[in-house]
Amino acid sequence: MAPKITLYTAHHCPFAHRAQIALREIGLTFETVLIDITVPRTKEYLSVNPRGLVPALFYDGHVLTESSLITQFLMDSHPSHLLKATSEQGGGLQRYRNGFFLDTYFNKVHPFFDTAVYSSGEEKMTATNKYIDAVVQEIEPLLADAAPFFGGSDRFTLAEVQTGSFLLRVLSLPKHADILPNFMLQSLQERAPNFWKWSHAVIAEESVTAVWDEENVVRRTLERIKKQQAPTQTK
Ligand SMILES: N[C@@H](CCC(=O)N[C@@H](CS)C(=O)NCC(=O)O)C(=O)O
Repeated sequence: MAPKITLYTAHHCPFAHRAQIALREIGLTFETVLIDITVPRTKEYLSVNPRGLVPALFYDGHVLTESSLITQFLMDSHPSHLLKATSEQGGGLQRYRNGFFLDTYFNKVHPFFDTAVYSSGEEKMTATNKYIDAVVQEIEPLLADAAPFFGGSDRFTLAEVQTGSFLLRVLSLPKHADILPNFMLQSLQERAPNFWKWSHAVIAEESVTAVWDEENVVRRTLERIKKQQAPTQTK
């Protein structure tokens, strides 16, 4: 019997968006409950996720939190094109390679992007250049056989599900000069052609674009930048 699934989410959150991409790629039916994370969480929501964060997934009576673990759980519970089972031929190695790619991207590369978005002046320039250099050095070689997806796959794998919502931001926010320097996109295109091709294929998929609202994310990002850069009030 199909599981009963409810996703507690905010569409502008890349972590919650990631869980939604997994559900759509696997082809599961789910209900959506939108949580307003700009205000204190309700008692009802805190009883679902005491940490108050989105996403949370209600799955046949079980509550799951933490987006990458939710994604992994869904893939393990519903075998699909996304990831081979460990018992399948080549499954262990495919899981290792996806894991290595994701560990590299989220620990050695993407943190520079977040720093670049939310810093200013010299620090913004330095972090932007560090992000581009890290993509070139760490990610570009891992995408040499992308076709167009990770590991020579013609369909999404775990790597695309976990990164898609973040790639949308990487390829959209530098179009706004008050968020990121616009040389960033040109540099990525020239210096990291594998990454450029792969990331554009990822953000073109329906599972990734379904709830993406660029205007809303840009507006919220600008608001957060303004808030962080405002001088703190002293009494
Ligand atoms: N590690 C968590 C991060 C989730 C997260 O940071 N969600 C943010 C929105 S993008 C949130 O719920 N923020 C609400 C708050 O901090 O009060 C995951 O992967 O699920």
